[in-house]
Amino acid sequence: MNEFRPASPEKPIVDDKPIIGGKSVGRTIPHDSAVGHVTGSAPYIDDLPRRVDELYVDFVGSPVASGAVTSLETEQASALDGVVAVFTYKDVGKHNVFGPLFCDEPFLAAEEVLYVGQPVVLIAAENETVLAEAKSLIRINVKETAPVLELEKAIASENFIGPKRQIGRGDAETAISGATHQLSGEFRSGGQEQFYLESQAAVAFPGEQGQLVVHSSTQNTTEIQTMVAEVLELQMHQVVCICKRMGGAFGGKETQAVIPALMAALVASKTGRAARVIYDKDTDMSVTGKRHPYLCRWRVGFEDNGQIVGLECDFFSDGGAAADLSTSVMERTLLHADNAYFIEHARFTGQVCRTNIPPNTAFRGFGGPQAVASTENIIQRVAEYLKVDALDVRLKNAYGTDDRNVTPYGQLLTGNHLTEIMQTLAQTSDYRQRQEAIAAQNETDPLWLRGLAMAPVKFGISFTSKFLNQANALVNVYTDGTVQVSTGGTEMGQGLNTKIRQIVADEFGIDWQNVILMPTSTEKNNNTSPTAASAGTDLNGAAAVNACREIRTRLAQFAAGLFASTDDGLIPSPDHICFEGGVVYDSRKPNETISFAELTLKARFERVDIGARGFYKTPGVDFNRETGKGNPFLYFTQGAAVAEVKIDRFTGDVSVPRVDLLMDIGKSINPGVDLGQITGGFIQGMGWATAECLVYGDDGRLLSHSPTTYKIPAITDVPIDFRCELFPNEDNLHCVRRSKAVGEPPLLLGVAAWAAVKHALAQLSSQLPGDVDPNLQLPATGEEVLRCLTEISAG
Ligand code: MTE
Ligand code: LUZ
Ligand code: MOS
Repeated sequence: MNEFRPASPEKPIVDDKPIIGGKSVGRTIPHDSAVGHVTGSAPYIDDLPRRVDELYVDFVGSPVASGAVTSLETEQASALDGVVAVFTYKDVGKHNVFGPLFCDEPFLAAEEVLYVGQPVVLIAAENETVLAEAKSLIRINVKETAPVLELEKAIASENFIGPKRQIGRGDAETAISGATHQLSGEFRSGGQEQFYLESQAAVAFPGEQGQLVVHSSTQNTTEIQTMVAEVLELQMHQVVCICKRMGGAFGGKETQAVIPALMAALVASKTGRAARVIYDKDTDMSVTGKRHPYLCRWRVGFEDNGQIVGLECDFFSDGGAAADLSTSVMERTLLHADNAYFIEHARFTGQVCRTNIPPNTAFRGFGGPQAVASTENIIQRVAEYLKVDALDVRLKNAYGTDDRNVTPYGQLLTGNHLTEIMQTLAQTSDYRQRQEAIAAQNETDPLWLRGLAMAPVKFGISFTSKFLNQANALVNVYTDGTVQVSTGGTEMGQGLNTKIRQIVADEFGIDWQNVILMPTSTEKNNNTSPTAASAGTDLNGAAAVNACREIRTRLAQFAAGLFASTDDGLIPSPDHICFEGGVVYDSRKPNETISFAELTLKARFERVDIGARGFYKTPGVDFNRETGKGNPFLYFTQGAAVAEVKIDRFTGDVSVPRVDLLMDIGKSINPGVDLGQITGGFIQGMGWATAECLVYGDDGRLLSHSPTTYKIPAITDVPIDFRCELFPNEDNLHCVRRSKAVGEPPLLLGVAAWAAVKHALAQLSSQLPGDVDPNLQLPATGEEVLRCLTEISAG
């Protein structure tokens, strides 16, 4: 039997020995909801059957971005036939304010309103028609104040959330001043809507003893349980939160599922009736948080050979009206500003700004993409300035394996394949030849301007808050040899359930069809972390393995007696019991087998416990926020992408005809699922970097609040030539079956498409005398590119 001992960075273990009978892991088995997704039979929150007493719930939000509430007119709505209840903050009690890190976000706005659409009045009605009428009768009277909508305004008035953070090493200022060349600038990246297909949604059922069951489309069942208990003044054991699946989340449901869940829970608890809250798409887009827009003020010092000797970046993010996860997001930004590069003298600072838009939140990459984009902008600038290929600047500065391998926060990079990945990809993508071809083509082509760039990524895996790096799993084996697994991990389409299914099947040497992942519920798995930071499989998979190993140890003990009881003089030995191909046997006489099902039935009759709860905590992670030093990450997922863009010289329109991508995701548990994550993540990142644009009115109202005004990549935007490869790597001993986290990292590779646009523009500006930089911002929308083209042609 090989024991599952959690890995530690100092002493890696896990899968030194092959798992006996392991047959599912490493194979592309179908996503456990594949059929459900395409046939529409996979239920989401709004597919839960309606209970006869169920109430429809909706809210009326603030009409303005900032102001003092002078009065609420709710009487007419309340009087309407079919309206069951109208609630305001006065009905909530003293715990109307909540938050994941800081308790600073009102559930229902009280005296002041902080953003357009902020929930103020809650209505519960018998049907949707009455609900709509009631909504139109509510008046929220506000004495408006001037909103803060620009980062500069927040910075000038020191309207900040949390303290200024800093991570660094050496003396950046002196190093930069002493370098042969200096460049500096301001770089902006825009926000991004998560655009999950299932909007925020919750249904709450009241129960006895003040209990509530809340079905929520959430990445974090424990957060829902905790917040519902706090705000409704219940005890945690009175609240159960269940999530079967989400129709996408992308970070948008890590904390922001709380408000709709509170709405349903408040109504259910006050009225004693079931209550359902389903945001429509426009409401969801208007009132929920998104990726943080960033401003980065940077200064770099470098040598003739492209070597960067010092880098200073001051990051400012738009946190919106409340803290949410913003300080944590900024922390990840500071930990990713180095990206793939060893920077000897670095000083990165971060400050979250408070503005009057909905509180911004987690979005795939969690502050990492903003850091990587600003660093890759600097790399492109250095290359433009020196008139060398940007890949050479990248290779020059890439982290080393034997030296130049410590991050500014002091973590030693182990298993670094960045240079290898970049060089391999440069070859397989014909990077050099295509650079030449593009340069030649750009000289003569009157219509199209082309660009080509590579962007590497090194994404730290682990929550930067140490306590979140834990998970528990419940494994129930039944007497027909089938298994139900429950973890705190939630399924949002990423394939977590499918991967755990494969891992558990292999632990018992049974078919994956004999394992089913059950709905996530706080009733089965308590005190869970959000399914986030790409660590879902790392954490919950390992916890499930630990549970399986416990059951297997008991079963092996029991089976040893069964096999040795036959009259052949063998000493019973659990160490010789194998679980493989659906049967169990003693390796000393492999012809005598018993089916796994038969063994479980026998075990029950002999009163052997065939269920267990497993626990896992990530070893070795430790990061000191005060000093900005330590090991925040267990390991890094790495990769690189080469993107080619084609720009219409007259409209600025950008398309991406070819992408080559190479990622190190360790030994893939399910290559099909992982390739889906990589291609989908890349396209989502490309959307952020080149197309998606949030537009707000002067009054702080989101104008791009529907699919018709907000452009996410469509199938026609996917590169016609899209080559995606996995870098063979079996050295990650830290994770289940030598796998690596895959969820977020590929999104950051979308920056390659942006860098390619930057490169294309530089092809034009390099024709001009001097160092002309139109300073392309992100996203590189047609409009932004046209601005740059115009600026370049103006000389
Ligand atoms: N893939 C799909 N299909 N839908 C999603 O919502 N979320 C992403 C990523 N991939 C997401 C997705 C984000 S933000 C994270 S953190 C990871 O999945 C979370 O799941 P994991 O930790 O199990 O990879
Ligand atoms: N959430 C969080 C995250 O709370 N901490 C993190 O480090 C993190 N990283 C990525 C995504 N979500
Ligand atoms: Mo993902 S942003 O960690 O939910």
